[in-house]
Amino acid sequence: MRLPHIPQPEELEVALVGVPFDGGTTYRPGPRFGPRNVRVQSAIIRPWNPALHVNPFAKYRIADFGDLPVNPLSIEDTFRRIEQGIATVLKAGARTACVGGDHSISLPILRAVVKKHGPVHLIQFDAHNDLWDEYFGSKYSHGTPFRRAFEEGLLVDGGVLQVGLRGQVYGEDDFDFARARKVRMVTAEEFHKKGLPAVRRHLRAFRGKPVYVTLDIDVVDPAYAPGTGTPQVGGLTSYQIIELVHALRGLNIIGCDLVEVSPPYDAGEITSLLAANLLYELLCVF
Ligand SMILES: [Mn+2]
Repeated sequence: MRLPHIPQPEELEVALVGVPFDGGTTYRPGPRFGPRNVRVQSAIIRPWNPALHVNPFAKYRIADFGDLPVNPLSIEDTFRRIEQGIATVLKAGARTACVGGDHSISLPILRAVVKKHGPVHLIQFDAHNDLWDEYFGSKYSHGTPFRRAFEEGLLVDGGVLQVGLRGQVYGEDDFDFARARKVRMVTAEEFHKKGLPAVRRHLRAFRGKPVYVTLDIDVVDPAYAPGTGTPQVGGLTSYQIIELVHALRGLNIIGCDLVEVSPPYDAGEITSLLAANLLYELLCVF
């Protein structure tokens, strides 16, 4: 996008924020390099969106806020730094579009967002529900952020939609928590069979509500997005995820993040390129 680096949030309406932390990964590491590579690939993004008839850079003052200062040796300290960094931007009146980093970063971002807006509705594009209780005895990881978010009262019961879930889980009861919190789910299988109407049906309930959007690049099939930490086959195409982002138009989006881009596992930089495009498409529905 070749946007200027402006670390003064009061100058901005939307701040693009890098969060180069992957201390919450459980399998392949590498998303700490996500912001860097998405920035590089964003150089080819042009401003006008002919599909949505919008130029987000004319509509809002948008710039690259830079990366938050994470602590690669401590997830707790990193969470404090992320929450504080995001809170500073929100206090100045800007919305944030964050690029991770692994999915653990969504928890401290949500903590800051909820302090400003109150409990939020969440739309999560992801192969995994990230609602597990713990991994290796740890409550904080990229597999647990939304479990913690529910427990901390950051999310509205019945106000979470997950799209793209697929692959194997550990057991039959892995979806019990989601059911108890009335999480709306459109699996990849269902989306492949029924298409966009299966998602639109749920989106009605999000109209007029403060909605936070989190996009895990692993929602896309590894054929299109190989550079990610926990790849799952049977996912979406590049076009399907763009279509899904377009379907968010008209919602009251108060912020978003795009996570789990792992450049060391990428091929021909296609994952970072897709991520840069999806970040742009997200800005177009802000
Ligand atoms: Mn995830």
